[in-house]
Amino acid sequence: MFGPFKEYLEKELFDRFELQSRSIPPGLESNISDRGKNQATIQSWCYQSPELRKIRYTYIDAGETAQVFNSVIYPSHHYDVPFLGIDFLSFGKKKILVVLDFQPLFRDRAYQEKYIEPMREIRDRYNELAQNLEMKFYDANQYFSKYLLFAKTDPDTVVNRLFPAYQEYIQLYWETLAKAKPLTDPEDIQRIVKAQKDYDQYSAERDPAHGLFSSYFGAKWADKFLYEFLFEDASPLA
Ligand code: BLA
Repeated sequence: MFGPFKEYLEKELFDRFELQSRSIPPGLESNISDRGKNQATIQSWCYQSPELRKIRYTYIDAGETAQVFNSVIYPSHHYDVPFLGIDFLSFGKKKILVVLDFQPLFRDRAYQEKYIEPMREIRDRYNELAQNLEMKFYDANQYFSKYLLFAKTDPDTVVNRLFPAYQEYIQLYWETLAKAKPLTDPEDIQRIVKAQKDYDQYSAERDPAHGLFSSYFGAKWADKFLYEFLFEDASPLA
């Protein structure tokens, strides 16, 4: 279902950046759950480049029952650029949830103006993917922008609308990154380090996928996956 989205991101990354593999803790790169005929596999990839300190994406393939493509791109600590966040989920053909955003590190006016306003024009052309759904796990005002795509949708819309929207958001993200001025003041950089770490902590504590991971691969594996790979700068004891 989301294979072409993963391939597009991969090709873009390899064409544009000098990628180096970034290690994934042993046992977390992939896993297979065999519960009779409902086999589920999870696989993750992780890279870094001079401008992107962590690029991770994960694909869950449980056949008809679940297909998930999830990714976060973390810019290097000397850029205050938002994270690129992707979370596309399909549980059978009837329940498809898609979320795509430039996830802001800060919420002041100047930051919004610089990094979020440019998304508006794209978002306005994909109205049907911006449904203002209520969030149950996350606070929409915390690490989400006002121009996120967030929709319950169907397979046709995924192909015909989400795919072009996704390409446009990703192109805008590369442009944003290319324009960004590297920070040099250690205090500014420390502020980014803290903001990115806070995001990991917040996300690890709230991730609605914990139940999904636990049901396929067990609670122990799920905790490890969250705290040692997805959100490795979060502390399980905080
Ligand atoms: C919701 N994301 C969800 C849900 C799951 C995941 C299972 C709940 C779906 C439901 O309502 O039934 C899945 N989250 C994952 C997976 C991973 C993960 C598989 O971290 C990791 C491999 N979530 C993100 C990112 C964004 C995001 C990067 O991980 C930003 C674009 C958004 N996911 C997001 C939002 C919701 C969601 C906004 C709805 C949550 C809510 O209602 O509060």
